[in-house]
Amino acid sequence: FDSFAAVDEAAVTRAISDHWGEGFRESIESDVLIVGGGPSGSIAAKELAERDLDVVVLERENYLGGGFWQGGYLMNTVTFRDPSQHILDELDVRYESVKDQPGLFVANAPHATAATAAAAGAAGATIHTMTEFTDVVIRDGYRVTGAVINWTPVGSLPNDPPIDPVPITADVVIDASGHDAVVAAKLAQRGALDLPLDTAATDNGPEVETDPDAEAIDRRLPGHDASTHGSMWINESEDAVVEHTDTIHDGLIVTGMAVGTVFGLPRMGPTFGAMLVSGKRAARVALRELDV
Ligand code: 48F
Repeated sequence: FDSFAAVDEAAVTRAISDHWGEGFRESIESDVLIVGGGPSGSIAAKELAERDLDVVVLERENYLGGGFWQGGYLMNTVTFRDPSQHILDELDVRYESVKDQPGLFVANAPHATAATAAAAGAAGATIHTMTEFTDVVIRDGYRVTGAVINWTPVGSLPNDPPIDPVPITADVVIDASGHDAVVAAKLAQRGALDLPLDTAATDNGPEVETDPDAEAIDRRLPGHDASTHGSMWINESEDAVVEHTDTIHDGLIVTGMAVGTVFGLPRMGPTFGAMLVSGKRAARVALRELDV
């Protein structure tokens, strides 16, 4: 090493501004808009960007990963059940088998999270952090055709200045926003969707019984939960999340924990295989919707 290339300050700012502006302009009309950059959204983004689609990820935090950084109870080991370890193989994430527990695997959460996020970027997805989904764009009275977005900090500025958000559009929107299921929730708020959706009304999975008393208690619980979730049931929940990953409204696909919220499935607990498999399935559904 001798020294770094000499550049002037203005060139640095111009480079940032031009590069960012170009990425933003390309995001105004995309093939697939993914709301949320947790494990399910990142995997869906990777799968779709690998097929040369224009994929945009909106993430309200300054980093991707969502709830993937911790395995539960502040322990940064995450668990996976067979066959989801094959996705870890694809991502080059190291994992170990759990002794006397065939089909259960553990991996380091920061490594798995960083690898998943990196895969989305490496595949060519355009990632916007500090960007919050605030509303849906609905056209022809029904179809979801995009999102209304704003800088995340705008929502917490003192004196609540009236700063308008801006709309961006896409052929397909994927709600990968985790427990809040913000896109589906907004549709429900606008009267276009009844939540939770009736699991019996779908033909792509078993009907999941939730105890109404347990749900009433869950509704009062603070923290990492949604009012429509049933009580925690890892085995049932992981399979059901994957089975219910699908189009839930014209133009809108749901993946990851948002599926649990939308369908009132049992709580997931600290397992992550279903997030990765659901993300892959959401990508396949999007390809079907886009007819590619
Ligand atoms: O919560 P998150 O990781 O969702 P996921 O991909 O995976 C769930 C697991 O992490 C875990 C679990 C399974 O064991 O229970 O929770 O389904 O990632 C969701 C991402 O969406 C972002 C949020 O910051 C997070 O990174 N997000 C949520 N609301 C918005 C949003 C919003 N309004 N605008 C933009 N991003």
